Amino acid sequence: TKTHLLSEYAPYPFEITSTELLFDLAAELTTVTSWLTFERTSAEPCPMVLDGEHMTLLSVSLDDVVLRQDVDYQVDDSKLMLLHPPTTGVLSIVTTCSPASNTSLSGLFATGVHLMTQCEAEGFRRMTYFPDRPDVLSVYSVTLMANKTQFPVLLANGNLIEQRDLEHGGHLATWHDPFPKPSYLFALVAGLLACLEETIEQDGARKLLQVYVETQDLPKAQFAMDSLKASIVWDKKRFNLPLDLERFMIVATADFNMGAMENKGLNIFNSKFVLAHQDTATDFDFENVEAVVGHEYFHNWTGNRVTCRDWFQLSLKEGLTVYRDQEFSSDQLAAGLNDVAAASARAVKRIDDVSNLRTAQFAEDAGPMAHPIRPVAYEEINNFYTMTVYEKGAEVVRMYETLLGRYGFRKGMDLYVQRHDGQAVTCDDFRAAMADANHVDLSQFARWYEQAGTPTVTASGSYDADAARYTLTLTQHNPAVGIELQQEALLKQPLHIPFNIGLLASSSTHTVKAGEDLPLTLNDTSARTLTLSLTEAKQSFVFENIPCAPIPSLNRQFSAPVLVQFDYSDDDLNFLLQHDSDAFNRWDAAQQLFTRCILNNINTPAAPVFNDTQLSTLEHLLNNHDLSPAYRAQLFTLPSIPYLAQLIARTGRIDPQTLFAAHQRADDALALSFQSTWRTLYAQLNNGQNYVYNGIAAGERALKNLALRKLARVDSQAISLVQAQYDQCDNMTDRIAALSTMVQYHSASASAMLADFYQRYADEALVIDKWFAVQAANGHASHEQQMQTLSELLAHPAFMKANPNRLRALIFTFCNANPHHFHQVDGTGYNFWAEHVLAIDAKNPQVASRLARSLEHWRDYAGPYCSQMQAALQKVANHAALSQDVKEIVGKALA
Ligand code: BAL
Ligand code: ZN
Repeated sequence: TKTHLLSEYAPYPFEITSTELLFDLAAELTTVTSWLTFERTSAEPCPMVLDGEHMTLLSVSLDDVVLRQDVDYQVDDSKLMLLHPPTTGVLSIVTTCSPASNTSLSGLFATGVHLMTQCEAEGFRRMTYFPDRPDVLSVYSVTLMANKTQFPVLLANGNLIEQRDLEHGGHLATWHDPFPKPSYLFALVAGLLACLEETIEQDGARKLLQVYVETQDLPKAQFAMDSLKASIVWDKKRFNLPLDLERFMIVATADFNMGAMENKGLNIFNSKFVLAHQDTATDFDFENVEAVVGHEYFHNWTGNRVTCRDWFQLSLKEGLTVYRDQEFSSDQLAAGLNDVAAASARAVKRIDDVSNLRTAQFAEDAGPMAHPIRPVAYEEINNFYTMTVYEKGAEVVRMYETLLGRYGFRKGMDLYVQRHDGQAVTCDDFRAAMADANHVDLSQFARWYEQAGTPTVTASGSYDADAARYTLTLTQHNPAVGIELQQEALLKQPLHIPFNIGLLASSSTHTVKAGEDLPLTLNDTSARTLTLSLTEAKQSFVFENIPCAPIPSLNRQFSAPVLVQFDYSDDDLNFLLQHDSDAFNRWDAAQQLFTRCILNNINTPAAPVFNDTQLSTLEHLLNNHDLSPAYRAQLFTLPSIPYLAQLIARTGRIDPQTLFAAHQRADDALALSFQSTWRTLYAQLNNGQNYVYNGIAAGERALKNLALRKLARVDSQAISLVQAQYDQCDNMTDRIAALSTMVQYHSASASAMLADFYQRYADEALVIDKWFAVQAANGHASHEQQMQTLSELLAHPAFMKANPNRLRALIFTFCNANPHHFHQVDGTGYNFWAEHVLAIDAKNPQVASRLARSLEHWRDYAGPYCSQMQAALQKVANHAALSQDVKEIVGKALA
């Protein structure tokens, strides 16, 4: 295995000024002819090395002269080397590949009756020999030829130049993309697809927008179109970034390794993130469609017009674009609301994003795959499309905004685009643009790109009543993680952390009431929330004119991706939960309280999980109609088991079964203690209103369905509510909630409902995924029963093992979202995992290596689990024909 190192970067010694491609397309065998016009840019003559794999080479010629193998060029299974290229010339290469037998879904592959491509990161090299690296930009002209009946739609990047019929039932289309681009942004589609189209006007120019789906899915395409239009408007308004093409296309496919892909002008999407209709998609699906359509569209500038120099810089485009899609979704949720409601809607979005980050990214940062947002080494780049690069990357971008302000951030973005349009650049270039546009020094901020791991900020306060002075001392701790643990000399440096704080009055004084924010002044700035710049290992901040001992509210809005430690008493947490004006921290106070109670209860299972004070505060909150239903649903969602497991692992070993049981008891306590409130809420919210998708309506459904689950958990009579909701609802959100509630809490009555559901939606692949997932996630059946269900589902005719969405629905859901049955002392769950990692790896290494990550935290588990997991990992590692993808993951896990 070769390890790629950031330190080994060298520019490519040639420029490819234009790339012409001719595809003669057929599922079994496709022929690709390329004409690459090149110019040497290095001072000295050198060979030209082109990447290529999994294809057949037919011929190589230079300026129309056929070249000879081993005399003029050499070829092996990963590259073609032109031995003595002239300074300039046109290199032409003919290759063939087989889309129908490409099960990896990287390169050109068949999906249903269509052919499509996925090139990022290194799929282009599976179609033709090329310098397949992001810093080689070229202008592409692409001609597609195919049978017209089989593939009436022929699409590639850019603008359609020519389309005509050929003899023998064929046809041809030529596309030209005027913007130079790296090969990873190339795309083609040959299909039998229907199209929803609209035109818009921007800056006086007409633009054609198209969404291509299968004919039966046309009624589900409008929301994606609306999301695209909203994205275009938003990017112009917020960042003054226009749509630069005459035409913008989105194409849906059922078979896709990732969510979607930002190919220039021709985005290809997993159908899960395009199709949305109330009958088949949940509120969560709608939200995701909007976010992913936005994300891919925003890449047009942050990724495509300004791209990455090398794959170590992946977060340059991904972190920034995730930040942009988060802001877009937040603005969409807040649109049209008054200030108070808008702030609450934004907090709901922020809580979703942060709890995702804390659960999955913090875990990644504490495990064997820990890496900085700009990694320095990788074996397989596909393994670095991670929560760290994406989600922590987005937090790092957000910190610039916190430090520089909304306007300062915008100035930095403007300068970044102005300086680097048409270039392939690095994360340092982005940071320099932010610094230069604002005339500030951001050199220490570079460490966020260089250091892995989640920092801990420990806070302590002291109040001097006589001087009316409060001193807050912050200490940052950046422990070694992952591979760093093996580097003894490694000394991590303090980060530049923007740390938002507020101080709540603990008692009423003549100026403030108890629970209100005290006015704070620091360095001539006065506000109720201040951003402290923590740049040293330990720093104290002094606040004057503080009339009473305050309770600090720390890292408000989650201004930095850190763990915060402060010695709050139970009463302090309760106080913050009642009063914190920062909606994020108020929610976080509930999370801390739940965490504390669940972890205590592991050791004292017979004791009540919550005390009376806590229950009374919680009940008030549940009934507080000033808080939006969406927010109340989040407040009453317990921290997830994987998140709690991660916290346990910081100081000890995880016993997954005792953790699961304590979590269940906490859920039971919430259900039982507020049973009548849940019943009232359910009755109020189950009001027969027609479905409409927006943040408020979705929040009402979220709280309603939480109430239904709580009732079903503790009250056998609630089964009739579940059945009635299932029968009467007019949307998938409510129907799948009813089904999953029935499966979890009334499994004896679930089989009729499961059968009905299957029958209703047998033709809807994305809904059948939900049917598989609901059963795979069931933590309430007996273990034997659950393993039996799993075997039946694996043998079910609808289980298609070449379809990544279906694999994720069944196998990934079981391994990642069913901790009770996955973590069994006898190792059955882990053996199931090993068997499927290997089976999937033989066909689709990218998907297999995602699954391979499910056991990476094995060392954090208690005795029997830990050794069973190790044995399963070892079994995979010992397999002879392991892909590079899986090998890297299990290798790092076992190291
Ligand atoms: N670039 C890969 C898919 C995405 O992040 O948009
Ligand atoms: Zn992206």
